[in-house]
Amino acid sequence: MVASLVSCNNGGNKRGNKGQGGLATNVAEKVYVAPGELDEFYAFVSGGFSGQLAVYGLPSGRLLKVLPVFSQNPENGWGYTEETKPMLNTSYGFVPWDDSHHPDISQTNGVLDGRWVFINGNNTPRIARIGLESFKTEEIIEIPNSAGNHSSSFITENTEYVVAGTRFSVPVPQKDMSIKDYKGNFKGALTFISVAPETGHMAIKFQLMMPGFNYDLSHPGRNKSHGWFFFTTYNTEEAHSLLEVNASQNDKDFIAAVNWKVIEEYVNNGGGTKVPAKYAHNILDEDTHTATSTMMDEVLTVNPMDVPGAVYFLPTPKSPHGCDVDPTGEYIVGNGKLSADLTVHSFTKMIDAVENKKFDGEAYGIPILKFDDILAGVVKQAGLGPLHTEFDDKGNAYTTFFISSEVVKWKVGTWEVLDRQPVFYSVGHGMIPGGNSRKPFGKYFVALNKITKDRYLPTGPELTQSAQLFDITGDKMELLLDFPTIGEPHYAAGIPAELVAPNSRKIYKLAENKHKYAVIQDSDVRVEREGKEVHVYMNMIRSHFNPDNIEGVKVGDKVYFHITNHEQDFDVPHGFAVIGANTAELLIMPGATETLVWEPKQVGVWPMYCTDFCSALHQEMQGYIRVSPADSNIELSWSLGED
Ligand code: K7E
Ligand code: CUA
Repeated sequence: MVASLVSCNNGGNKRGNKGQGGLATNVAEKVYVAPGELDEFYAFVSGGFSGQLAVYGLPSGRLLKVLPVFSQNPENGWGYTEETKPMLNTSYGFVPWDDSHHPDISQTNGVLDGRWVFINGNNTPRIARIGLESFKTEEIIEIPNSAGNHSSSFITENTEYVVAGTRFSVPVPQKDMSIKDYKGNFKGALTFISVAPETGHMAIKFQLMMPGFNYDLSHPGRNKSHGWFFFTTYNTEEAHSLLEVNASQNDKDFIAAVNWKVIEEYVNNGGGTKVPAKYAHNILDEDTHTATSTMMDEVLTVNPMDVPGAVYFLPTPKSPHGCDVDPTGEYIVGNGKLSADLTVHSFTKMIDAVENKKFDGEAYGIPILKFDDILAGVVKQAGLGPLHTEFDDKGNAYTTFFISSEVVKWKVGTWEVLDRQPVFYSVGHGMIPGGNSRKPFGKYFVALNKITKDRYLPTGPELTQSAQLFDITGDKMELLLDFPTIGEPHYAAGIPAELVAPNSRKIYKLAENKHKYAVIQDSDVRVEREGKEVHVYMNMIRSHFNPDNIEGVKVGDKVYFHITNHEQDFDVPHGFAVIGANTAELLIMPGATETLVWEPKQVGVWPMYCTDFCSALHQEMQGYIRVSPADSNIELSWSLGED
């Protein structure tokens, strides 16, 4: 049994290895959440190229919700309704898709507080804030001067800032120039977005304009290193072509250590340069149930050379990917993708070297510290292709290895390897709930795998992605469960359910609905014409629409159905769909108002219906709209329950 475990690495899994999923007989009990029981943790798993955020329960691995963020979601009309379309607005226009990688939960004093989750959109650089009362994306801010928003979205330990760093350096401002002139001319923007303590509203405080490297991942300092932020870089060669060769030349790249408190002070005293920059700032209002998109026109940039003591480079082998800080804030782990060893820097030694000005040259004027001066230790020959590191609450670290397809547990401080377990297959990030805070909840480790192969029944060439759950309470990690994920899971963030579930919203209060087209009183139900636009002020309750018969609509009209759900019970949404609508359905929560646009193409009498099985008379929840020729003079009329 042990021999087969060690040898069944990437590609080596055969169905004959069934035993590896159930080593101990009590494994099933550890993940079994009996009918009617609830999971112990929420896991927010990035949707990768789905652009969404999936919510799972742990330890069961049950999918609880696909929470739409950057991509349209026909299941609930996200990005299709008139109310939510502005959320996907950008300086490039309406962008209904993105590539989301790194969720991070808000913190107070370095501990998860369960208020918000932030996540990045890579492709058209954006940061989203999701409220954990309603499990809804409440705000999206675009990041200008950025491209491939990857070292994002990580938050400081009092949620002062959510930080977004560019993966690709680009000309700033963008301009027409030769790609060959990259070196020395492109810039990498590291963006610090302030978060308002009460509302969570985001605003770009400043952008630090760094040399033209690639900024891959980042994490905040915490505890003693609070006030600093660390970013891994690669391509310090500043190559612009065939990076797999040309960006792997340098023996060491850097971790950039940024003292954001010093820059904050500089900016608060009037430092920095305002430059023109177009970016969208989108907010969904819970009272009006409606989003607005505001186009911003300038941003404050900071040149690191103007702020002494703001930035230092920590040499780190070799094209490092993950950049992780342990719960004490003392150790900064840089995982060199092409290095056999893991490099751990010491924050105390870094500060000492800075204070004594022990520099080893500079890059674009930014001091480089000496590798040996700041090194805390090396985890030797831990595995191949290290990517990311998480921490438990007992002083252990867990590093994922893509190439050797394993998770390796090691001791922080002694750097000795304590355990290694194979994963199926080729793990990217790992996640321990709270694993990037002062207070991890070290019960489970989730491996977020890149390659699925034979782990599930085949579904043609395209397979679901795959996660694996480990029990990490013992000396050895124990594999408990495989579960499929939505899109490609990059990072995830986990939190004890008790910190979120009690605050979960059940309904929207109808009396507090401030939507411009809400219909609170039945007497306000009406249909109005404004030229070729027809506005239907409608409401719904089990099991009818009011009105359910409408006449006087004409071919060429644009019909807006503004529908208010009058239910005030938990879990009684109604849906709305009408034949031929070039959009998704509406799924309207109790007390909320949503709008669907319909442009009837042909004369006739066309049905509409509720899409969510809401009562025994759900199938009766239907109606008709009569559509007449464009030149007809039939007046608008509407009714419910009339003969
Ligand atoms: Cu390693 Cu985008 Cu965090 Cu994926 S990234 S694994
Ligand atoms: Cu309302 Cu079905």
